[in-house]
Amino acid sequence: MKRTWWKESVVYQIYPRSFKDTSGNGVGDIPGIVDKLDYIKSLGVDVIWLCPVYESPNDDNGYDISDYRKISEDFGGQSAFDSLLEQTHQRGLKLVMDLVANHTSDEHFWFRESKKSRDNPYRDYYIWHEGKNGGPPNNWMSFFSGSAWEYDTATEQYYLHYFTKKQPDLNWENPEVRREIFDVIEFWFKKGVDGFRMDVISLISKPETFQDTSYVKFQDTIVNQYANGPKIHDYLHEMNSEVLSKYDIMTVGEGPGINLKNAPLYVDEKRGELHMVFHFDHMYIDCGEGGKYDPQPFGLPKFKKVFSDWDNALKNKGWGSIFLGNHDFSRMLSRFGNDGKYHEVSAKLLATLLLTLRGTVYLYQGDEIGMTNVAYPGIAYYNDVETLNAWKEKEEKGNDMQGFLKVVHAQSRDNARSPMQWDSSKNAGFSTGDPWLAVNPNHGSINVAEQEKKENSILNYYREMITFRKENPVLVYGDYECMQEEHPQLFVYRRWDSESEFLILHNMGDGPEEFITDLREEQFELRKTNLLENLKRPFHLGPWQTKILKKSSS
Ligand code: TEU
Repeated sequence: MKRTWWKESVVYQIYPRSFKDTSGNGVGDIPGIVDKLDYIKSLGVDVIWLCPVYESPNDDNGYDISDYRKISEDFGGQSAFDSLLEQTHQRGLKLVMDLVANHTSDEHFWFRESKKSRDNPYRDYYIWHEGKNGGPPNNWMSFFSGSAWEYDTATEQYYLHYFTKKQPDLNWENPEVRREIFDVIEFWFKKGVDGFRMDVISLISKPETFQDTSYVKFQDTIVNQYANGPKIHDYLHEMNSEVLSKYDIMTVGEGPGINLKNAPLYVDEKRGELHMVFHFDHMYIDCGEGGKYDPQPFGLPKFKKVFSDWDNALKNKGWGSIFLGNHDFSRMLSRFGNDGKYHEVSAKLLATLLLTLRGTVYLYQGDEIGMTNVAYPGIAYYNDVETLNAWKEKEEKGNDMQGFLKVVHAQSRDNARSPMQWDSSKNAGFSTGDPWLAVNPNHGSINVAEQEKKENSILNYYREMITFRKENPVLVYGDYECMQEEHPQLFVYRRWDSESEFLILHNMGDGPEEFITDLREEQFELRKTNLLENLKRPFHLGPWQTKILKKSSS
């Protein structure tokens, strides 16, 4: 396996609106990130991934870009960004940006031109279609509720938008569109940016025909109709040979519909496309027939299988990404851990899990202190367009809205977007003004300042675990094998290379558990655990206990 810096990196993801506000307007900004660079460095991470900071009307908080070459003034503008990049590099960290190239904002110059007339030179930058029987061209739905088509009265055609109607999809068939995007990428590489996370890159190649979908579940439409279009690999290969391959950068493609079968096509090193992808197999594990807003309980064996299958799929081709949360999902601790009685110990367990799997690790802001979901008392507190649109749709259909509020509490993307909890003061040290999204009331006890003071805090555990991973490259590159995958409460695996072997045990349950095996306990030495008192034998685990055992060479 070829060794590279981006395989060994731990990436820290920042959602700038919610990280740190220095201007007092309640919205996080780039100078806020600069202020916290020493903190970020102190975690031991290598790379910062910034969610979009470009000019945008913020219909989808920056995922609707109106100028790819301009940093939003709300975030501090270009000079703030230049200083962030410089100071990031000064600390030996790298900076990766978000490339949102499946769609632009409807306020982007290209779209404003495109909708002027059917013969405008920019018309073909987007996907315009005639309607059918007095309605949209087909029955496709948007990710954010309602039709994926919007009618334009001036030119009497519909344009396609997989996301909100303020996010028209670009037409990648058009070579000029591809050239424009490649130029944008190059523009930022020339400034010194170290890579891109590519938003919904699996969606850029549209289906050959625009037929109705016959799938009942939206997720099936995404996988079978929207994602992995016929030209996706031609486009990515072209992007790679035109720009990516000329720079020492990293790329990670995000994508609904990226699965075990097609992922190697994106990341096989021989093919020259992307370095890594994000798949969502574990992130949608708790979604029922009705998708995201139909949460269902799930079993640990299913969760473990996702990690086994993915490690297996990529072990000889490409490289994986390990993440348990980001700005689009609820908090990892509230989903996969126990954010009540076992808050601290289960947060540490998840830290150990993240940092002992094979792949590049992505850590989302706030997870390093065990931030949890937030349950705002009413819909008026929510901001996310996905949540608000779903709410409207359910209300129109006459749903029980008190019941749906509970679903929102569990599933809204705003769970991950509530402001970073720096201290216990009124606005959690995030801003001196009114935060754009309310702070989680638990910031009094869960915050950075508190955990800096405590030697055994979750925060310090993350620091130790990141160091531990760096000291043991077998945790990055070594082979992976899950043991007793059917066990309902233990998540146990081996990581090994020609020099060393670790056995890693996680008890993901509220009661004690023992790992029953033929392996001899005396062969293993405890190297790390998340509980201070560890009086029991190596294969015995308390609730939410995690143990890293090293196999002795004899
Ligand atoms: O997300 C893509 C994506 O798949 C999400 O729409 C996902 O289905 C949803 O968030 C789950 O709740 C990316 C960005 O990460 C997201 O923030 C953007 O809203 C979206 O693309 C559109 O750009």
